Formats: sequence, C-alpha cells, structure tokens
Amino acid sequence: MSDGPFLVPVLGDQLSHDLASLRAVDRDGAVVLMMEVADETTYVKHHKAKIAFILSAMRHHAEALRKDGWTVDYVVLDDRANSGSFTGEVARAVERHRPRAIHVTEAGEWRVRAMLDSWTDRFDCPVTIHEDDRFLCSHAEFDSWAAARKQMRMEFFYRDMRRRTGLLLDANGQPEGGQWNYDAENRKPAPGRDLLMPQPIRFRPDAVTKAVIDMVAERFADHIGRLDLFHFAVTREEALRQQKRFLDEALPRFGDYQDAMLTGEPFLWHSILSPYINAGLLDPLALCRAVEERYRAGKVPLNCAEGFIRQIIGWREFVRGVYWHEGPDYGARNALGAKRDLPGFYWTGETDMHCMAEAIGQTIDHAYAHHIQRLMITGNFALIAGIDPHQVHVWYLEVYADAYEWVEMPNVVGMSQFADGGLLGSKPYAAGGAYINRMSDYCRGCRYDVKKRVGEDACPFNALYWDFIARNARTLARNPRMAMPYRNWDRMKEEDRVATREQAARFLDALR
Ligand code: FAD
Ligand code: DLZ
Ligand code: SF4
Repeated sequence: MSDGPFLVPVLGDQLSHDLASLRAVDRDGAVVLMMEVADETTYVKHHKAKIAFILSAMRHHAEALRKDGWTVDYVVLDDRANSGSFTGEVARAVERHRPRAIHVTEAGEWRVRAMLDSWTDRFDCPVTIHEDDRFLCSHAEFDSWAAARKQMRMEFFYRDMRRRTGLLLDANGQPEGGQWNYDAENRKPAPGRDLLMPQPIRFRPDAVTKAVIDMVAERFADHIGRLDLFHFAVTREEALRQQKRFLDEALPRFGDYQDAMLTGEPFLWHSILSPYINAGLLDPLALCRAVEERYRAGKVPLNCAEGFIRQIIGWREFVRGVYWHEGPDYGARNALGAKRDLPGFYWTGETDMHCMAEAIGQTIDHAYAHHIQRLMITGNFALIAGIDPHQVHVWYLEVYADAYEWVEMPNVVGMSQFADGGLLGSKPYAAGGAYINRMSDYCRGCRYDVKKRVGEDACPFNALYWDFIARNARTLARNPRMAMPYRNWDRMKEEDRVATREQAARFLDALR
C-alpha cells in the first residue's frame, strides 16, 4: 500500500465542512480534490447563474477549507489538462498524489453514483464511499419505511421525521398545538401591495465571483439565463446571513402566503435558501431547529414554523427517498403517455399568457421560482397541455439554481407531471384559470379572460384543463380524488364539451 495521503474528492453539492468523507480522514494526511469539469456543466444546459453560483461557491469553499488547515487540490474548468470528467480528474489526481486510499461521500444522483462505483475497479487504492449523513433518512431507512406500506405518502413519513428529530413536539411527544399539519391555514391568496414585502439580500459579486461570471458568460453563452442580476450568496457566511434575513423578516408570514403569487414579486415570503441547502452551505436540520426556536420564543406562529419544517424534513427528505427507492429508470416514466414537445416560450418567456410570462421571466432573471409557480403555473401548463415529461424534467433541471436530479426529478416527474402514475401524489396537480386567479393578481394583467372557456380571448388553461380530463379518462376517472371533475365533465352539455375540446385542439396545434 502507498504511504501517500488520503484523497478526498468533494463534489459541487458537497460544500459542507461536516461531510462524512472529511470526518473519515486526518486532515494532516489528506488532500481534498475539487474539480470543475465540463461534464457537470453541460450534462444539461444549466442556467448561466446556476453554473456561476456553483463554481463560485466551490472556489470559496476551497479557500475556507484551506483556512481550516486542509490541503486542497483545485482543478479549474479552464485548466488545459482538465479531462472534463470526475473520473478523469480523479485519475489525474491519483497520478499526482499516489494516495493510500480514496474517501468520497456518495453522489446525489444515479449518473454520478455509477462513476463513483467504477472507481474501485479502476484505481489501485481502496475506495470508500460514505453515506451522505447530511440527510436525516438513509436509503436503507427509507426502503424499509416504504416496504412496510402499500402506498408511500409524505404525511406519514413526515410524522416519523418529526418523532425522530423531536421538532415541534410537546412534552408528551405529541405534535405541538395538537395537529401534525397546518396546511389548511397556509393558502391565503396574494395580499395587496400595502404590506411591507421582505426582500432577500442581494449579495454583490466579489472578485472571485466576477471572474467566474465572466468565464460563464463567454463559455456558456448559449445557455438560458441572465448574469447581470446575479445575487446569490456564495459562502457559508453569506448563506447564514440570508438564513437570518429569512427568519427575521419572512418566516412570520411564510405559511400564510406560501401559495400566493404577485406580478413583479418573485420572492414574496419564501426563504430563497434551497440553492444553499442543496449545495451544502446550510445545514437543513440546524435551520429547522432555528425555526422551532423562533416559534418557542413567540416570534413566529405555529402554522408558519410547522409549514416550513414540513417542507424540509417532510418533502425534501421524502422526495429524495423516492428518487433512490425507485431506481435509475424513474425519469423515463410517462404514465399519461404525454408526447408533445415543450413549447419554445419556456426558454424565452415570450407568451401572452401573463402567468406563464411572469413565472418563466423571473426564472430567466433569477434562476428561481417558488413552489406554486413551479407546480401550478409552468408545471400545470405542461401537464394539461400533454408535454413529454422527460422534456419537462430536463427544463426544470436546467433552469433552477437549486436543481439536482434527486430533488428535481421526483418533484417534476412525480408531483407535477403525474408521470409515475400516482406514486408520489394521490392525484394530478391540474387546474384551470380559476385557481391561478384566486391565488394571484396575474389574470388582471392578461389579455385572456380567465372566466371564459371558449372564444378567441378565453384563458387557455380552461379548455386545456377539461381537455386533459377528457383525454385521460381511462387512467384517471377511477381515482376517487378525481370523481368531482369527472362528474362535472359528464354533466356538461355535449355541444360545450365538443367546443371545449376544439378550443384546446386549436390552441395546441398553434403551440410552438
Ligand atoms: P421555501 O418555499 O422557502 O421552502 C423552504 C425549503 O423547503 C426549500 O428551500 C426547500 O429546501 C424545501 N422544499 C420545499 N418544497 C420542497 C419540495 N417539494 N421538495 C424538496 N424540497 C422542498 N426544490 C429543489 O430544491 N430543487 C429542485 O430542483 C426543485 N424542483 C421542483 C420542481 C417542481 C415542478 C416543483 C413543484 C417543486 C420543485 N422543488 C425543487 C421544490 C420547491 O419548489 C423548491 O424547493 C422551492 O421553491 C425553493 O425555494 P425556497 O428556498 O424559497 O423555498
Ligand atoms: C451542477 C454542477 C456544475 C454545473 N458544475 C460542477 C462542477 O464543475 N464540479 C462539481 O464538482 N460539481 C458541479 N456541479 C454539481 C454536480 O453536478 C453534483 O455535485 C453532482 O450531480 C453530484 O450529485
Ligand atoms: Fe394565466 Fe389564464 Fe390568468 Fe391569463 S387569464 S394569467 S393565461 S390563468
């Protein structure tokens, strides 16, 4: 065995000081390897700001590790010798350092897991792949939870996570306030503009970030997105400042307006923390404990604290569990047989549907849209228009700064497109214009009339919704949660049904 150092490759979504692979080695006898590689920047055409965020955060993290006493071998994208892949760069590092062993924390997606798995055969030294314990629920724990159930439902998983962490439990181990879930209180429509709207901190790019932005602008000019509005935190300290801003200013109303949408207001009372949590700059459990503390100190109502904690220890952990439980072919599912191409306006925001123009426009500007925009605007449109779920998945993976396959795919393929046939959600999130009108001010500024189903100025969501219902009757009509829409469709006059479907067909034919 070589008496060289331990080699610890740290991937772009592993920017945490408390990482299992770092804990496994002695820092004096280790080399941390960080790699900017073409494969990762182009396996889909990520939003420019997403690439700039990840590469800048990686460069800052390398500096932070060095300050902490680690030796870091950092390969930049522009390095002429850069092989372009994780495996190629580990091979070059093995030549340089002749390590005694490689320690790596497991990857966040099947594609990269396969690379890591190949290293044992490929390299002469032992390779240990550590479980990623930044998540609360391991793969084995999720698998045994799922094996004990006929249906996987987030709500029951979430209750187990509450019990496990002790978050928001009373002295008797019961849920605080007597209920596990206060979602019913968290559906207030968009308020007027008289309320003082919190804003996330806009971090000014430092020299490191500026250099990355320039490189991204040149090298990825044909990727979606703007760089001139770049405002992301790129260090743990900055991310913690944004966390504090959220806790102080937005969390007290987070729950109330969780589903609301307002023209020109991309952030509302959301945390804008997902890019930092997913890249490893913030610790999700510590964040939940800080939220609980605010509740216990009387600074935050229970519906807001519970609503936020549920998103993290409930949804976030649950979708990850589903992603790994279902296997690498999960992304190929298409239970509704949807085949249409994703329309071009998903890349430009140029559409006269005001809700779509807003959600896509801010996505291009900020690599961000909040949950209801992703689910009930862009996701809902793709679902009811019958867009190929794989193309929808690739779009979401490209455009959001927080998108990694383990979290994006179940949200898109499962929750939003129902392409897994109801594994993740019990019914499709399909809606007509009335829902969008109730939760936003979008329809007021739209050339379409949200109240109309047919006619030149009818809101496209209305005819598309009923067309979706009619088109998928064979798959969906027996779902008890879809009984109401099917009853309403059956009650509609025959001529109205025909006119509605013709309206939808005309709209879909004109889609490009
Ligand atoms: P907040 O509204 O402030 O929520 C707090 C935190 O809860 C988030 O930061 C996130 O960590 C977590 N969270 C909330 N909902 C979910 C969820 N459904 N799944 C996992 N975590 C959740 N989230 C991603 O992190 N990456 C994605 O690629 C992604 N793709 C999505 C695609 C679709 C179609 C949908 C419907 C949702 C997707 N989500 C994704 C979940 C959610 O929309 C984002 O986590 C959220 O909008 C991030 O903004 P925020 O930090 O302001 O969230
Ligand atoms: C998303 C991304 C991008 C754009 N670039 C890099 C990179 O150059 N180097 C790196 O280590 N990671 C990058 N990432 C994040 C990885 O894709 C992510 O860590 C893997 O998907 C593993 O889950
Ligand atoms: Fe969207 Fe229809 Fe409302 Fe226009 S009228 S904003 S297309 S829901």
